[in-house]
Formats: sequence, structure tokens, C-alpha cells
Amino acid sequence: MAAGRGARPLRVLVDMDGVLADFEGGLLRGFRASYPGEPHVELSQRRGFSAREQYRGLRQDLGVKVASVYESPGFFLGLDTIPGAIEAMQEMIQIPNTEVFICTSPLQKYEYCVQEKYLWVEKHLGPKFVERLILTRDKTIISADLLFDDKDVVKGVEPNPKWEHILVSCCHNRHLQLQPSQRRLESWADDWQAILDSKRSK
Ligand code: UMP
Ligand code: MG
Repeated sequence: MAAGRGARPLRVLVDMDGVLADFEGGLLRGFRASYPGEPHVELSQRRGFSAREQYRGLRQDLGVKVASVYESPGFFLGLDTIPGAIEAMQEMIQIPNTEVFICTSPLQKYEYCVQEKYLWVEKHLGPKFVERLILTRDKTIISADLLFDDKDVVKGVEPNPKWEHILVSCCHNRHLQLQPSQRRLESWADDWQAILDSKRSK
């Protein structure tokens, strides 16, 4: 059942990297600073979720080099915000009958990433969002009505996740053609409120 008026609250999951935090911009900046002599992939040329795979395709050893950038201390905490994201989250959390959570996958090399994700959320969104932060390597087992995520395919052990995945546009997924039933959020200037409303009234 969809969440209608007087019904159960609408539950929304919002991804962090590529949706709230500018992972791709930070990665390119960090890569160019650490490896100034090496070739890089312009954001307009990014294809596929994994930067590591694309850099590996450019030259075998570049995959490990680009990964070393996001595995470094300070990388996740230093990421810029995606335009409009903070304002959208502050607005979303005020909407009655709506439960907002941040749902993000930490690196397997979690040493800095996990703590820095918490610190980033506190710094940019404040302590009330720290309470709403979910770190999981498998988003399919989290139950919600919507998942806003820039990853083109969100897979896990649950074959039929409860949420509808809204693909949030990012440099690596812009070129993808979606199925007619799939929906995209072009940016936070796009009408995300209408997407929430569409799940309430169905
Ligand atoms: N990530 C990689 N390799 C890449 C790109 C991203 O491991 O080439 C990681 C960084 C974050 C996680 O920990 O993926 C973000 O995933 P989402 O939660 O945004 O889907
Ligand atoms: Mg993401």
C-alpha cells in the first residue's frame, strides 16, 4: 500500500556519494593533485559507476591509483556538497508524514570512510541527520518507499526491494537510457517533491 493521507508515513532513502556529496568531483581533484603526470578521465567522459574500473581500463595501474585517492584519510570528509542537496534535505525532513534517511555504502577499506561519513553529515546537515544515517553494503534489505541513488543498478540479496529506485543524474550515468517505467531526478532543482507525492497518492 502506498502512503496516503492519514496512512503510514512515506519513507525515503537518500544516497550520499553522488547525490549529497560530490564524490566524482572530489575524486578527480584528488587524483590530479596526487598524480599530476598521469592521464585522467574528465567528468564529461565518465561512464559506469566504478571510477576504479574505468581508470583500470585506461591503463591497468591507474585503477589502484584512483582507489588510493578515495581510500586516503580526509577524502570523504573533504567532499563538497552537490548543488541544492542540503536545502532539499532540510526541506524534506520538515514535510509531514515523511521519514527521511541517508543510506550509503561504505568502502570495504572502511578505516577513514565510515567515521568521515558521520562527520560529513554532522558538518553539512547537522546532528538530527546523524541519527538518520544508515551505512550498509546492501541497500536492498532496507525497507522504504523510495531510494534516490546515482548508481544505475542497486543490487543485493533481496531480489524485490520495497523501494522504487529513482536514478539521480551524475556524470557517470547521464548517457544511460532508462526503461519507460524508471524515473530520473536530473538534479535537486528537479521536482523531487512531485516524486514523493506520487508515492503517497497512488
Ligand atoms: N566506490 C568505489 N569505487 C568506485 C566508486 C565508488 O568503491 O570506483 C565506493 C565509494 C563509496 C561507495 O564508499 O562506493 C558509494 O556507493 P553509494 O552508496 O553512493 O552507492
Ligand atoms: Mg551514490
